[in-house]
Amino acid sequence: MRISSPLQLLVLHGPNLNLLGLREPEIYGSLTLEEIDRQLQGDSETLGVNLTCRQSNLEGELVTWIQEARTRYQGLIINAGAYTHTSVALRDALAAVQLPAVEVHLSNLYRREPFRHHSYLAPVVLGQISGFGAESYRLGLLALVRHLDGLS
Ligand code: CA2
Repeated sequence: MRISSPLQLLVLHGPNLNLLGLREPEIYGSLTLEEIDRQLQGDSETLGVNLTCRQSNLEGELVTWIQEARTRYQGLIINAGAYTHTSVALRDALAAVQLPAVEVHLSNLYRREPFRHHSYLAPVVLGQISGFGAESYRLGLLALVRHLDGLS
């Protein structure tokens, strides 16, 4: 448990991730988004950090949340869903706020269709974790906390 005030971290889930657990469990696993968030809240307690989890299907809403994160959070974890492969706007927002960020994906992007092999976000984040199902988020949280602890 950290002695100074706890880190405030944000988890952003992009489009269609609200459907987790309902369809395509062979690709994305059987946990619902609520269950993933609950696991992350448990991990964040163990790590001594505060976590806020949000999901949106709207690109502009995700951009706004990234912009607002600059003054409210010390780092973020993002699964931008399909916007990973299309969104210059999300990349620009991440680059603008200059918050340490970890990109996570449930599936291994590089074992899937070629259009999923490119991420617009990858060059502006600390790193990418892809292919471990819901564990990708948990590993992303650990990586972010360790990175931020290394800075303090
Ligand atoms: O593997 C990931 O986490 C992805 O970010 C998930 C995105 C996909 O477009 C990315 O290429 C990789 C899709 C999320 C859609 O989630 C669904 C969940 C259940 C049923 C249908 C879609």
